[in-house]
This record gives sequence, C-alpha cells and structure tokens, in this order.
Amino acid sequence: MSIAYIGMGSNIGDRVGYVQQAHMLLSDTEGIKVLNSSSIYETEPVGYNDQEWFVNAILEIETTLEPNDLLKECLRVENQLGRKRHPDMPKYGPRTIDLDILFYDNLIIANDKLQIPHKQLHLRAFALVPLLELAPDLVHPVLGKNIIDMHSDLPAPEEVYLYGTRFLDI
Ligand code: PH2
Ligand code: MG
Ligand code: MG
Repeated sequence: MSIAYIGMGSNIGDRVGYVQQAHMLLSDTEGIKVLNSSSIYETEPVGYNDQEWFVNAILEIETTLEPNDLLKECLRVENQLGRKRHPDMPKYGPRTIDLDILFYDNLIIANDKLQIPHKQLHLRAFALVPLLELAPDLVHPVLGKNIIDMHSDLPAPEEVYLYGTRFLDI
C-alpha cells in the first residue's frame, strides 16, 4: 500500500464541478482510496498567462496501483471529463481537468512518461498551499526540503485564494 498526492486543476467551464467529479471518479477507482482532500483554491495561471484563473485542490490517496497504473487511471479520468490534448494547444493552456501525481511515497521516478515528484511542484504556490493543509512535514525526496520550507522559499508566489474569497477585501 502506498500513499500518493494527486493535484487537480481546472480552468474551463464549471471548474469546481470538474474538480469534484475528478475526486468522485478517482475514489470510485479500484485500487484507490481517498484519505483526505485539501480545500479548493482559486489560483492565478502560471506559465501561460493569457487564460482564465484555475481552481486547484489536492487529494491524499492510499493506493495499491503502481505509479504507471495510477497515471493511466488519472488519464482515464481526464478523458472522461473531456480533457482535450492537441499538438497546436499551448503546453500550459486551458483544460477542463488536469490530474498530476505530485508524490508517490518517497519514490523518485524520471522517464519520458512520468516524473515523480512532479517537476514543478516546488515552484508553485497552487500546489504547495494545498499541500500545507495535508502534509506540511512531507519531505521532497530530491530536494530534501519539507512543504513548509518549500512554500516559504518561493521567490514570487502567484496569487492563491481560498475558493470564494478572491474578491473579498480581507
Ligand atoms: N497548471 C498548469 C500550468 N499553470 N496554473 C495554475 N494556477 N494552476 C494549475 O493547475 C496550472 C497552472 C499545467 O498543468
Ligand atoms: Mg499540471
Ligand atoms: Mg498534467
């Protein structure tokens, strides 16, 4: 049995609905048990700015699936929720749902299909802020830093709001 963290992101249509459906479809998958889920956040797009803001959340799961099979299930759920991939689309462009394996135990994997821990995770507030809720002490197996330190070391974090608070003056 392994513990993994799955990042979910959406910036087209019913963004919260897609994230909630992805949560349901993953928890209905054989070999996956959702242990915990972060709050939902509204986040400034990173990497390609000319697009809608994202909704992001993270699931902590227990799984009997090997990383490659877990990836296949993530891709199946992305397809089920209408994710379109096209060579002409910008790499970081709009999507109904994106599911990324962020951590899988303390495994380190790098091949052409899969990189774990996720290669950008330590640079992204939209991943580190929800992880602060789920696993603040989790140590990145390559960088040797925990989530709290990676978050406080972000040089210029993008904007991240608890969903529903983006336009509140708090
Ligand atoms: N995902 C990306 C690129 N940029 N920005 C935000 N705020 N949230 C995302 O999930 C996201 C992104 C590529 O997967
Ligand atoms: Mg992604
Ligand atoms: Mg992805």
